[in-house]
Amino acid sequence: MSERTSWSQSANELYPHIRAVAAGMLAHMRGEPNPPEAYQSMIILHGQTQGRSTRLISTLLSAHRPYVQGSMKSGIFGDVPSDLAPSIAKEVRETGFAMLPMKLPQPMIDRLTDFARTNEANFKGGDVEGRGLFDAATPRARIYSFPARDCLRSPDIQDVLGDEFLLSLAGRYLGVTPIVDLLTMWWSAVFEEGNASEAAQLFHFDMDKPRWLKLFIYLTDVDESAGPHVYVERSHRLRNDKVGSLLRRGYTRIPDADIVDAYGADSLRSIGGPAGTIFVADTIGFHKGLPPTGRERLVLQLSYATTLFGGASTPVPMPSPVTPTLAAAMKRRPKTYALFRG
Ligand SMILES: O=C(O)CCC(=O)C(=O)O
Repeated sequence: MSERTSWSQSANELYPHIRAVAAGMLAHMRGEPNPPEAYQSMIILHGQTQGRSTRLISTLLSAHRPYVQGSMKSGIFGDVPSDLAPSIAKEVRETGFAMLPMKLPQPMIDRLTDFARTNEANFKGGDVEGRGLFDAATPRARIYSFPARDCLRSPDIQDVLGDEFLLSLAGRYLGVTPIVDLLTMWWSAVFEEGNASEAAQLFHFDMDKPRWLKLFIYLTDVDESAGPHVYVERSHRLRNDKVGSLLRRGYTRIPDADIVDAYGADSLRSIGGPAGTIFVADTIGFHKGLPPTGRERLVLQLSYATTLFGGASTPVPMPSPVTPTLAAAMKRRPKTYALFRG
């Protein structure tokens, strides 16, 4: 087959997906729900174009909202140097992730772990599913998660959500005013049975939206026995034939050996640290959380996206009262908090 024939053949195969995505983007701009077929086509195009199409979708939907730095004098971390967010964003551009030099303050860690121990969470895995308190000694599933609606009951989480410095990391990295599209906290339990794939414990890339930055805050000490996050360095942008064939498998879990084959064993970065450790990652790159073997792990996570186009986003009711930090942030940047409705 000539090169020309194979090109036109793949263009013919991609055309229905391009059309579905374009129609979905128009629906999104009209304020309609994201059509599921547009989302599926976005994922297929991502694999076929090694990510170029998702970048383009993100740019088309968000370029009109450039990020403008807000005041960072009164956030969780006090007076943060103005060059910190740009330098962290640069590191993420290069490697796909970056550690923050500061930790979450200890009183916040204490209150959040207390919140997570004394409030019921959703657990799910294998054939068990339910809601209950997390007990590290007798977990019923690998993961106990607090959906956004539960997280928002914590004033500390509200303050994290409203923190301008954390937001500025995403703003600097994405280049546009970010929109929070995910807020969650979960326990990873020491748990023998079940399918690790359900718990994001096998390598995968995320693709709920076309572009985003995820913030991870460890609320317990994380060493090798606590199931550290593992990120495949540079996998957020490295393109070659082996990577192309991994991405064309679609939105699926990938065995370690195939990741090592495509990126090399020295690309795997295991991220540990004491409670309060904060890092950001572009999880379009391959990553996973190792299954804890010795002690449980509690993580708070936020995702800042360029647009809410993509997978379905369920609006989350905002409880009342809201902390002064979050109230001010919502007033300053209503679009950033569009998912959260009063
Ligand atoms: O548990 C982890 O560290 C992995 C989390 C993950 O896969 C994700 O946030 O997409």
